[in-house]
Amino acid sequence: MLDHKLLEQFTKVAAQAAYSSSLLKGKGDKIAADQAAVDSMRSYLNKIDMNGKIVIGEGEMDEAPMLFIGEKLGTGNGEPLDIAVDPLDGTTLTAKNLPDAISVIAVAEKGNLLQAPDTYMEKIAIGPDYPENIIDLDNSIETNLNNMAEFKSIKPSDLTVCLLERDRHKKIVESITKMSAKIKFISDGDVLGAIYTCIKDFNVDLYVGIGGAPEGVLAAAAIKCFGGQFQGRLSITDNEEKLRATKLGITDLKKKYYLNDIVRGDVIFCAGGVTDGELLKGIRIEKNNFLADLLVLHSDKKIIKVYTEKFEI
Ligand code: VTB
Repeated sequence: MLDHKLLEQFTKVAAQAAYSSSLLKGKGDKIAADQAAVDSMRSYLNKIDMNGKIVIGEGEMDEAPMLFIGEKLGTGNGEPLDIAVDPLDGTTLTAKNLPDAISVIAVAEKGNLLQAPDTYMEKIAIGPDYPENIIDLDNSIETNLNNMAEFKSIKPSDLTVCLLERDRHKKIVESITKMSAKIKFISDGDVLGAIYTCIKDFNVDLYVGIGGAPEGVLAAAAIKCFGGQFQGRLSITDNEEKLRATKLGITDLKKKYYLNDIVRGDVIFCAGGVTDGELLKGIRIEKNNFLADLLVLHSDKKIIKVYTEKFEI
């Protein structure tokens, strides 16, 4: 099990990154907003007593970003940990000050998080309390919705599916519409999109579609803590992406990853709201402090918390 004091430390990392990027919300510069989150995350991660390694980050070492895949972080005294970050999920949302931009981090014991390349991933997610494998990435959307509706003793038209609003989802959207099921479109930020399935108040039954693979690993970490289900498959379209995957040791490019292939063992997940959203409000600044809304999860400890915390600026 991960040391419980890490929870507080990683929560602070997420809150500080959310604060740094929030200073750039609504200012039209998504690159600056992302950079602010990255700089903050890196500096706070380096203060933690651990032997951390980035497994999901801002890109590969040869692209020379900060928080590159393989980068070692922490003081070097402490547990060896795998760290997945998305310092700002929703750079465009932040630049335009639209809802639901978050700073995200997930942590597991060394070797326990999938090193996913920076490519797309087909994803499917549902919340807790369903029988194992009631949905499957290889089922048609019709079969998945029918299975879920049957289990819940409701009509498929009573179900809501969340997905990114993209042209690549045209076919799925047509199928969902044909079944008269409801759609909740999101313009960006599919870590939260998948998490919605795990929180009853959101009335989202299923998350599907193609989004970033790194975001898939982060979503899987959160969903594990909620007891939901997640499956993903890399969506590789060209040789460059193939190379990215093989560089990370992935040989079967078409592998269907179940939740336990993506996140093994104990995991901690922390997200801080950057812009005002449905689950997390954005950062609020008061005199010498800021208030951060946080989603904090720890799988082995069964911790699921959404709360507001005050930090000194
Ligand atoms: C995806 C999604 C992210 O950006 O990566 C998306 O997973 C990019 O998709 O949450 P497009 O290339 O189709 O724009 C986010 O929405 C935000 O980073």
